[in-house]
Amino acid sequence: MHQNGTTASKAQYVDRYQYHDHYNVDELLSEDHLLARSAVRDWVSKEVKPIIEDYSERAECPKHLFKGLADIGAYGPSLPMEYGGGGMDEIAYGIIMQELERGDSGIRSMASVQGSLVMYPIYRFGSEEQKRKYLPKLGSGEYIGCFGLTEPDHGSNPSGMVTSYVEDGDHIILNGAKMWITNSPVADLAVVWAKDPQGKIRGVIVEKDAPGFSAPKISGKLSLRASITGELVFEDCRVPKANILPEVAGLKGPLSCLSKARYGIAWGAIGAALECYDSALRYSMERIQFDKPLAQFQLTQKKLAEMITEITKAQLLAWKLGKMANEGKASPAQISMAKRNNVNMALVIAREARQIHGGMGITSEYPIMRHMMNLETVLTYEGTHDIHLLITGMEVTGLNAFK
Ligand code: TGC
Ligand code: FAD
Repeated sequence: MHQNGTTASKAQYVDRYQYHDHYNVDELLSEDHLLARSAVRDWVSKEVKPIIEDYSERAECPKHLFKGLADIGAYGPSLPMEYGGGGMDEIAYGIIMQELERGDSGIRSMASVQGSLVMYPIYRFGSEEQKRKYLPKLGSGEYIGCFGLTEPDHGSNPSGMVTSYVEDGDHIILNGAKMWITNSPVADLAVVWAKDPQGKIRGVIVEKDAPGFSAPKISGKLSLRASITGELVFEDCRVPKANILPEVAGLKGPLSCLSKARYGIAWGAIGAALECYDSALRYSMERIQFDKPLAQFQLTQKKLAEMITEITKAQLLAWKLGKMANEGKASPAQISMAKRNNVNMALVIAREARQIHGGMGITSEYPIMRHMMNLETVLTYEGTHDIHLLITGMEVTGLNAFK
């Protein structure tokens, strides 16, 4: 019995919509994709859903899930197995992110950061020695990593960063600060982007016990509350020169990692949207007003019909992006379009779903409000909604609105 006095009628649940696959998108997926989806979905139902409202309300990160995420292969699903990844394709990676974000955007963030923003740069730009030293431990969840690009005064414009280093024998001395860094207070290492003595942006692996390094927690977040966020502070921080990623210089280094993570978010947001839609559909079938289920009112049907239409469009956009990513042909601008569209779609659906739940929609009995609050962060990190619009604008006009 719900607080409002309505009784759930299981017969009214439309089980064939378990995956809300309105356009038979499943036909586009392989057996491996479907297997990965159901394995992660089961794990989320068992390990995340029962605890997430509580952790989110208390603004605590469920740290025990870092190991479980490794066990289900959520870290670097499309990276090679010999370097700690899952050896799967980009669509499998996307589907895993979708199922994680069905649980919570913060849980998906734990996996996105570890796989796409920590393992990927070490895999793509690291020396063989760095790969062997760090990747297996990151893939197995023994080490937790974080990614430091954003600074207090440089968010959307990372090229202006002031964090920099000078050389001192076989070490570098790093000074500066990074802001809004997912996982930083619990991380064993940080991939930090800083300017070298020539002013070029370089990637540096900073281990947590490096002298002059600290990672204080940021409190007071009303969004992504089950994800821990902090700063990275470097005060004459000494790091071995051997920790510089040798294979990249310039902003394209961190931006290519962002491409990988933004791709995952384009899929992840579909999971949050599906969860809100699912809850709204079920609630509207159960809740009686004016002697009818809410689902029988035209205005409720309009909301539900628009939701499933937008979800279906987002699924097709993500799938096509995945096909292009598998062929190495997904451009940064195409990824921007999908990240922007799908996250905004999920946020709009969360708001509509909240309305369908009436007053109950603001409680933690339903996942809606948590997803809605989380999605405000997802709309902003990895490039804001408007930055991605301007990236698309630059692609279609050839004119750069940033410079
Ligand atoms: P611009 O001159 O356009 O580009 C510099 C160089 O980078 C190349 N490039 C890319 N390469 C790979 N992937 C991409 N997505 C790329 N975008 C650009 C570009 O070709 C160029 O290469 P080259 O060889 O000519 O040097 O750079 P700009 O300074 O004008 O900036 C452009 C802009 C604004 C689009 C970019 O800086 C941007 O994307 N800003 C948004 C910042 C952002 O997304 N920050 C995210 C921080 S990390 C985060 O939020 C993690 S959340 C983690 C979680 O919890 O899930
Ligand atoms: P600003 O850049 O100050 O932007 C403020 C507003 O101005 C936005 O609406 C923006 O769209 C708009 N704006 C800016 N420039 C323009 C322009 N040229 N034209 C039009 N509008 C513009 N960063 C990391 O490096 N690593 C992480 O792990 C990480 N995790 C995060 C976790 C959380 C919970 C949050 C909230 C952020 C995280 N970030 C991380 C930082 C995130 O990427 C930045 O917040 C984001 O890039 C925006 O930067 P900003 O907050 O400084 O906003």
